[in-house]
Amino acid sequence: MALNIPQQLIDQTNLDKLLALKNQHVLDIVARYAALCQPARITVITDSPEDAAYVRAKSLENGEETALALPGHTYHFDGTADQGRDKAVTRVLVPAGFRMSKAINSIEREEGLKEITEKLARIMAGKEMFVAFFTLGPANSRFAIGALQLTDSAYVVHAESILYRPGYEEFKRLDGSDKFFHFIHSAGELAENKTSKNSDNKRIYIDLEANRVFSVNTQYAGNSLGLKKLALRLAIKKSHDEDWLCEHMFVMGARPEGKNRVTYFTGAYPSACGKTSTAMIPGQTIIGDDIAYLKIGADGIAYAANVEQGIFGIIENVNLIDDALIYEALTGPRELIFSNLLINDGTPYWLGMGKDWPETGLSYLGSWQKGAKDNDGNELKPVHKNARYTIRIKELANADANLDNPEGVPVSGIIYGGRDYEVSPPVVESLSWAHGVFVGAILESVTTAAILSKQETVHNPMANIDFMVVPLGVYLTNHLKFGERLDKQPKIFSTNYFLKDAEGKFLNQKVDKKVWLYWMEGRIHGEYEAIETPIGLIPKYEDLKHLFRQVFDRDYARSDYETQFSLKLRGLLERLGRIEKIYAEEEGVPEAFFEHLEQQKQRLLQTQIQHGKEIVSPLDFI
Ligand code: SPV
Ligand code: MN
Repeated sequence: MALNIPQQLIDQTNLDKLLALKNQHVLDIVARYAALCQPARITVITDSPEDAAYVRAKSLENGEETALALPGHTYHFDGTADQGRDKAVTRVLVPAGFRMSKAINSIEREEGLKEITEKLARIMAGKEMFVAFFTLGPANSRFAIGALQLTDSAYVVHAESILYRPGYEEFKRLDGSDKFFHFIHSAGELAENKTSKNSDNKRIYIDLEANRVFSVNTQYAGNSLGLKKLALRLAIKKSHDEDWLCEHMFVMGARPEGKNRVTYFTGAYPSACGKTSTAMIPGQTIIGDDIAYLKIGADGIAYAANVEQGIFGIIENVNLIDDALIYEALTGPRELIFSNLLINDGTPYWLGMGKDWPETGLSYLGSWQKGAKDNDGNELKPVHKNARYTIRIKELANADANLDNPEGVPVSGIIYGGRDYEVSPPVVESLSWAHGVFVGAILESVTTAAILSKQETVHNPMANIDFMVVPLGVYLTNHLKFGERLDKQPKIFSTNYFLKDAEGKFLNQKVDKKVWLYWMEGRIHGEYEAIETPIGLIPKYEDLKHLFRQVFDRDYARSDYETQFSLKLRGLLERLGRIEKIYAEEEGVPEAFFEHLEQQKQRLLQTQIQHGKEIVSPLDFI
């Protein structure tokens, strides 16, 4: 076994760490990108605490992170054009003539490889290349996938060491095989404030054929950390080849008071639409807030594992009232990274934290002063809406005991949720697994600051469209087949936390999601009856009234129930029209999808005729 690189690039200690893996594929990858990117030296990061400390120190030393007043706290800035996932420059490399779904950017593989190779040439000149190993999913489990990260950013490795399980030992278990993912990242040339300078040359190219992703001239974690959204794409492809599900989902345990049981849910929501806050509902336990692998156990039950061990969460509105557990974790001494906050005198400030801001501070925009205006004369917000924190889940008081369970946890419920200000009721149960897949497949949501784009309502099937590297039809077929192979199918629900009244005021409080969760949990255990409507099963007023009283000691007015759960037929039909158009252009969409679409449309049209109105109260369906 040999590493073919110039001797001066790596010292004996680092070389020994690589050789100990006994994996020629790893050595070849390191050699290839050392030759292409031409770093000044190579450092290998194992699972040891010394190596973790080295990475943290490096990130501080090279200015990618800066220490804050509280022990373990650091902050990091991404560039002004690098504050969210960048769909426009993210492409899947495809063979000539291959057709991806319309929503996915792709580029012919040879052309893409040529372009990215040119961008990577000498990009690490004068810099240190880190070679780091992680595990997606619990280590040494049937979920585990090894991930090799090459990067010139100590911040990337540091953030990954918080968000992902260590993988050096996992790579030893690979026994020399090439069954792992690898990621080549460079932040590129850095500006004075240590943010990526050449954002015009930002590229994220996904190479399914070689199980690798390239990411250049970016630092924002959703674009740069191999294991987050880059690995998600590779794992979606792998899950399709191997018949399991790889989803943009949280995993959490619902624990209604006095019931003495835990019921595990997974849930998919587009970014900034309530995914983390659902996983963090007070009194419940969290396993993960972003990405889950679902596999079928020998008992015919679906099991889910969190791919990650940390949270890269949106910090806006994290405060003692809305998110006390996270707020407490973020304000105590522990290892964590804040990105793109306002910093004053070693203290971080963010939007909606429930604390007054200082007069001045440092932000991703530079130095900031209270009252500063942008070019349009509007008050300048120094903190981006997508500003985030990076923290380990085990640091949270509500971490579930099964966080690292190699078996995963049995899934009883799956939730799909979007941001819909007008139409979708707060909670609806699907009629069957196949109907639930249809419900996930028609998910729409208003876009948010987590993605660099304008605000609009977009189709986002299973909240996974940004990562769907297989055609949509293939993806849905896999979901249907997964359910058919189960002996016990989870119930599938949809939620919408964002209904507004005519004046634009939210119809629900943020905390109300706990009631919807308890209703879903009760349905799984056969405890509530439901009302059948054209779009699925909805709660009865009496059950919700009881739950609101029990959970919040609050009255839930019948009129509120009627407003929130009325079916807005025109809006529901218009949505089906939009969805039908999108799917008409997709190839290989399963017949079952179109059947459910047609049936749902007919049920809505029937209701329109029968009731002779556009808005039908839930009480009309009893
Ligand atoms: C999301 O946007 O879905 C996130 C954050 O979870 S990111 O890392 O940008 O993907
Ligand atoms: Mn996400």
